[in-house]
Amino acid sequence: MSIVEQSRQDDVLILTIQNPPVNAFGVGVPEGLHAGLDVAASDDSIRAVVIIGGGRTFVAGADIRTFDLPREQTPDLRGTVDRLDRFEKPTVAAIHGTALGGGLELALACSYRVAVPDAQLGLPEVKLGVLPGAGGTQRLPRVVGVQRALEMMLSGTPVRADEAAQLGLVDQLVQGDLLTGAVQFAREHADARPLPRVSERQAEGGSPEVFAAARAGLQKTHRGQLSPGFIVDLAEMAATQPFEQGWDAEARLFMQAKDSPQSRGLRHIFFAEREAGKIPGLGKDTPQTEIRTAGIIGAGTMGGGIAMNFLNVGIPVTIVETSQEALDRGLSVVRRNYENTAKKGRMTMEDVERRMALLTPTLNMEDLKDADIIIEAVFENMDVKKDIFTRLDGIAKPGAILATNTSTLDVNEIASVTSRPESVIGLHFFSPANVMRLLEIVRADKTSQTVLATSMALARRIKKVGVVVGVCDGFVGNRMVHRYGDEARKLVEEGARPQDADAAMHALGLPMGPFEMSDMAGLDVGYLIRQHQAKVAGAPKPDGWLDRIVEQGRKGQKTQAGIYDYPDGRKPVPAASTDELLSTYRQEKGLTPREVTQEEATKRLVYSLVNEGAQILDEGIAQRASDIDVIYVYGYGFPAYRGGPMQYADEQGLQNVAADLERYGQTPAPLLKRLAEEGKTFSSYDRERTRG
Ligand code: T1G
Repeated sequence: MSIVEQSRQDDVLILTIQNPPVNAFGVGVPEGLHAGLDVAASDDSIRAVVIIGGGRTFVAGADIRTFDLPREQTPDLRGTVDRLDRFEKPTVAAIHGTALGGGLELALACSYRVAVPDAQLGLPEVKLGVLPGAGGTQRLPRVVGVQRALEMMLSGTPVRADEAAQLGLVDQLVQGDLLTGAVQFAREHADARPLPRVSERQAEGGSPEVFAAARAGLQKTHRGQLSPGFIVDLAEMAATQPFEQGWDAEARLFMQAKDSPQSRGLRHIFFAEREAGKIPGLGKDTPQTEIRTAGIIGAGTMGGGIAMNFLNVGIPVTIVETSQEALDRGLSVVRRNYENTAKKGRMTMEDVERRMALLTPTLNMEDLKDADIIIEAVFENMDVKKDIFTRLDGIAKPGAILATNTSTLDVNEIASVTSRPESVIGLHFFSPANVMRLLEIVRADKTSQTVLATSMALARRIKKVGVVVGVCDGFVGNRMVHRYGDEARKLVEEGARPQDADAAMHALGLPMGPFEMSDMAGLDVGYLIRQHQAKVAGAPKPDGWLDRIVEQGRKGQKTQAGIYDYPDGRKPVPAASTDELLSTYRQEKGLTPREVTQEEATKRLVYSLVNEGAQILDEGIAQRASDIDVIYVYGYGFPAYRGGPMQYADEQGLQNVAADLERYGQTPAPLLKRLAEEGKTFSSYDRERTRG
């Protein structure tokens, strides 16, 4: 079967692109389209051409997997677009599903565009660190105006076809059968001359102020990124230069963006997120439990946030607390969160009420007896969790999934108090649970395939990025962040100021550094863990500089004072008291402070993550290095355009990473050392393991 099928309805030639699953503009598609256009050009009985996608969608873009192929092997999207633009007979793009990136660019080069109302049209290339490279930066502004085009290209967010019709991006909405409507539209416009050509139109709405504002906005929305600036430059060319000039410049800037580490990082994360959903031994035929209702134990910050994920997709939730006051508080927080969203116009008050109506509060755990899944989200204490799971074992119906939201505790130990360990799993949500997309799915030793498969499907359904991890202290993300925090504290012991470590992470693109994160989480959490661990180990009471800050009553943002001061309650400001405490501490400990450069701080902080990640990978706690990247990008704010810590290490070269680890006193993990010696990368390691 050809990738582009030809068929006819009398005087209209239909070209159907058959390249599942998303009709990416891959190898064979341009050849098929050119073959069809050759037929249309040479046959006078053909008066118009319809291009449509087979299966569930129009063209979802260029085939991202071909980006790193040699140029001569890359499907020639620009050549196809250019020919369509010049074609002498009317061409109609018939759109359903998605027309994204190169798909929309293909449609923009056609004479006309028709679509079903719920189709999505957009130019998301910026999310891959590139830019519309087949005329989108020049044609979209000529159709919807400069400002709307900039919004669409810089956000990468698609618009529904019914809105696109109002923008002039779609010429007609088709309510019934798309192909029928498209053929009819084509026949009605078969004699239209001159043919409408977007490239001949003017891009309205540009001005020096508009472009200056767009560039200024990038500092906030796309700090440190390359392609967004190119997009603004090209939109400005669309508004001020002849089409050909912008068209040529676009090709040059596309190649420059595509070959950047930022595009490699974003494309790595695009595929890594999808790979993370693939679990060896789990297939589409793995039985799953149907999730119609959920139960949540604990209506605190986490329990309430978790509940919102279910309410948002229409799954009723029964939420349990130990006191009416705690229940009332929990529900009022959920309601307030929704009302704040409604105030921002992202939800109606009817939506709020519809969601709240699905939330049933109770003081009686027995009310969870019919729930398909029960998630415990209470105090991080093993005894408390064991007690709850013991009770749940006697209440939950057979086959119910029993999940714990623990962030570090041993899920095997929790499962061991039940008669059904195969039904127990960890679902580690990240705070705020209704916002953060990451969900660490902690597979315990006895967790069944059905429970695992159901949890993975549920993650997708509640719009989370699910990553399966094994059981160990801190699983993947928190275990890495503990090492990162240790290294950050060492940097300060050696002479850096806390704000120096944080500044290094800001420069790398993280929204906050290790000490801002600690202040936000609460310094007392780590303090109590260190005191407890020392007591259990019979070691002396910890007396680190951070312990001393907590003992001054400075517990972080929640007390308006921690490592930093918070004069306005939110924004951290370096604290003189911390400088004084550090000076006294160093004198008492006989520490002579030295200068720590930003380069050293960056390497030591990021490589502490990488080194622990390599160890986690070697122990099989994470399935892939790319899973670790997904966890750190979606759960800890590591910039997606860096691809995650493991991808970042690949870009630096593992030999250099291993050498720098040793240079700064960290021992490279055996796996990292081996890959470095073999001249390999974490990506090659993943590929070898996937090939089995
Ligand atoms: N190229 C290659 N593979 C793709 C792909 C693409 N464009 N889009 C999806 N896939 C794969 C994906 O990896 C997965 O594979 C399967 O298809 C199903 O995807 C010149 C240069 C269309 C909204 O950025 O946003 O055009 O895991 O799980 O949830 O200007 O896919 O099954 O092996 O995501 O239903 C611009 C990217 C490209 C769109 C469907 N286009 N794709 O979501 O399915 S750059 C995009 C998506 C470009 C030109 C430039 C989504 C989707 P596997 P999925 P989904």
